[in-house]
Amino acid sequence: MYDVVQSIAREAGEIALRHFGRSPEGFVESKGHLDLVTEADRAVEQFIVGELAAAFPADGIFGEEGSARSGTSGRTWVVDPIDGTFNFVRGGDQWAVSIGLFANDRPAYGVTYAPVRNDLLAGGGDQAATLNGIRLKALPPFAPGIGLVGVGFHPVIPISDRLRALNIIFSDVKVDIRASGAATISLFEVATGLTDGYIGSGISSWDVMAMVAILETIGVHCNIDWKATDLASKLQFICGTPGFLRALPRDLLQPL
Ligand code: LIP
Repeated sequence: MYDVVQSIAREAGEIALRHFGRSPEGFVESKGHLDLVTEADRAVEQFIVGELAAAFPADGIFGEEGSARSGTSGRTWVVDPIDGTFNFVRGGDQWAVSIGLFANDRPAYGVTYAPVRNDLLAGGGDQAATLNGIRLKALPPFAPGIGLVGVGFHPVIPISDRLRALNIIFSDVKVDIRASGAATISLFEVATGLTDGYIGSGISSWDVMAMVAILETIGVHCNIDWKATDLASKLQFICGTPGFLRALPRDLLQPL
């Protein structure tokens, strides 16, 4: 199963790359304020869904661009064909294919592939997290003097809520921020030790299912209550290394 999903993610990334750099006219549509979908998102999702359905016919599939198949196994593949569509449209490298397995009410396995960087992260459950086949290094302890947290706010999140979260980060936690515009990439930065954590508001299950499974194998905890979460709902959460989470004020662990 693991090799199959990794090769599906790589091939999906190659399909996305064939569309990368296209002119936005006739290629990009708006799903809402600052929320984009492209022909590439739909083509890549169609490919991934076809491959997963052929490889794992008993499993369900839930994708950002509308795919919804119920399975009989109790397992569901949660798919974001291009996480970071905005960056993809603008020509940046911060976007990735994300394929996560949700089983027993938990993120159980994940593969994310950032094609421009040619970086593939995989892991979850009893599978150790690897970057391009090499096991991830142990994460550094939290050092407040060089503390960094990623942030991601969906455009539907009220500005007052975003400012409140930023105020807590700057005034109480006293660390700096990074915003990649793609939850997968921000969580990738946590996994590789470039940041200590991530605060997401208005983020969807397909943006994070794969990375949360990977992060759990290296001791990074995310405060998402998956048992109480509808896969279609917008999530508010914090992920972080144990030292970073310990440094947070208690009220930040409440919904933002
Ligand atoms: C994106 C997320 C990002 C968030 C964007 C959007 P998409 O997902 O990864 O963190 O800030 O609003 O939801 O739409 O590129 O798959």
